[in-house]
Amino acid sequence: MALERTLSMIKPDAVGKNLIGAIYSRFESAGLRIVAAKMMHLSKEQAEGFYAEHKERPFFGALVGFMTSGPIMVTALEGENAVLKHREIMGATNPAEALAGTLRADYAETIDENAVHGSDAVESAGREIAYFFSDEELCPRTR
Ligand code: RTP
Ligand code: MG
Repeated sequence: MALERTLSMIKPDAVGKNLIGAIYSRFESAGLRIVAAKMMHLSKEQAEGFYAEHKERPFFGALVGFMTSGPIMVTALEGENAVLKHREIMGATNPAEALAGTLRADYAETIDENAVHGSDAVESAGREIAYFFSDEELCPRTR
């Protein structure tokens, strides 16, 4: 098993529903550790940059509008197979297709407002963590 990091976000819908603690609890219960965290209200430029891979997609404008509609929690999580583990806890992009017990099945309403983000690969996780955190802001466990 590989110790990995992944970039996790609690999106504006879930922050608005006061679910920060409930969502972090799921990750901690699965053995993922917070190694960096900050609350942010993304600018249009920050949201567009973060989701640049989707800029030609028809939903891009709506996605940026949603991601800038309220504050988010941005977190780097560390653990064994953190990228895949986080995707499993999160569930499918469309909450209607998300397995029972996943965050999106429990907390998301629609594919456009789906509660959480998680990196989709180790490579994108490295890029996404660096997008929000400097090396000095990453705080791996010491005990
Ligand atoms: P995320 O990046 O936010 O963790 O979500 P994801 O990997 O599960 O899905 P991705 O394909 O990366 O899409 C990013 C976000 O764009 C919105 N989306 N809308 N209407 C649509 O068909 C559609 N497809 C994607 C979702 O909010 C998705 O989380
Ligand atoms: Mg994605």
